[in-house]
Amino acid sequence: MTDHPFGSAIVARLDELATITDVPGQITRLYLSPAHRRAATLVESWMRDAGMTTQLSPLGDVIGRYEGENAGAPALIIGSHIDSVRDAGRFDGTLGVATAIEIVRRLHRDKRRLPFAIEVAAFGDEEGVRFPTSLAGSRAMAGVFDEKTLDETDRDGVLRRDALKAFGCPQTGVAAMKRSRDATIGYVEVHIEQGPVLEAKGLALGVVTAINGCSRGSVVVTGEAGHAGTVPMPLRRDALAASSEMILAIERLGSTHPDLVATVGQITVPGGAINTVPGRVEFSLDARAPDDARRHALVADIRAACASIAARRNVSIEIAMPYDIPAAPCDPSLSHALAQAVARCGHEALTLPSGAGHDAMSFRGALPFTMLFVRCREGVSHNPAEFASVEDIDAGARALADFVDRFGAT
Ligand code: HGY
Ligand code: MN
Ligand code: MN
Repeated sequence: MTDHPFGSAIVARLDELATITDVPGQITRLYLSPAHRRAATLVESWMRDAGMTTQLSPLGDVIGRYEGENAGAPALIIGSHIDSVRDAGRFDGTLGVATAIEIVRRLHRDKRRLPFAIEVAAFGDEEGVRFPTSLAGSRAMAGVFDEKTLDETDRDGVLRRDALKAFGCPQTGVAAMKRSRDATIGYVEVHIEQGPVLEAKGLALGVVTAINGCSRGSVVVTGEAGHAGTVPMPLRRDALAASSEMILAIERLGSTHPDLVATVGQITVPGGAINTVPGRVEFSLDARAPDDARRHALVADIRAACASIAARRNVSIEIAMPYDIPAAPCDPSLSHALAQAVARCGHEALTLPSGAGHDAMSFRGALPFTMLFVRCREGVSHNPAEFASVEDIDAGARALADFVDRFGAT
């Protein structure tokens, strides 16, 4: 018998999920990919074994439901995501889904029913690596899904709507995904912290106060391709040299306040060659802040700096920022109940903001939500070195189980 029965069961599931990837030798499970399809099938089987009815949403999410004492009772949604970034860790998103399933599995094993239902959501589109926007499933459950995003294309030109069809999703029903306020108690998400704060404080668990807002988009810089051997340096309109100066300006602007972050995570030189002056460059932009006005000011400053560099270097620039997710404060009463559960499980409940985005932020203004953070080693995430201990995972699951039990008692 292990000392950490919740944690051991959860880690076993995470290990199994970690073997499901689109790229052998690493964890890469992009939204609506073959690996996502296999992971969704596996998670659905776990949900059924845990006594849930399941459905695949029109947007590629697996939703399980464990009924309460009375059929149709309001539901507490507990969820996270099973898609990943490229070359990811094994805990980001999957920890929250596996923890939720373990809590319901134990209720089912003990033949217990609560005064409310529990819905477990395994969202598929949290990372936003494949399409320009993300959070499709959670935004649909919050009633704020933008149908226009069905016509977004990935970098291979595949339409989201076609990828959904190929995945086997129902072709209708997005609007019916919306959870009404009277049929839903709220949303809770367990997630690794993806930051260094809990570890620095020597704590296993934290309760999230708010999730930073995020602006994401793409920058296209167009100069003039030329022969690397013949075009004199002063005559060049080098799109990559200009982009490099812009990227350093973005880094400088993102560093003007400890709360701000600005990141260029991807850059491509379409048709680039060793002996060609780059004529066109595309790079990504991700800017975040706890306060939306400051985030929008940061994006405005980045736009102005890039435009000024473009003018001086005689290149053109297009910046498109289709993704704008507001900062999302957690519900104080849900968070307080979660902090009490953490304390009853013998842990100090540090409260902290989330710099990372999560499905929970979709519920801003629609449903009460809160998050439980689990310590992760050195705060490393979006990296195969991502790690959370079985002890901390066990602590998180016990706190969630206590939270659910107490909710049932109120
Ligand atoms: O980008 C984020 O904050 C999240 O990991 N998708
Ligand atoms: Mn995540
Ligand atoms: Mn992530």
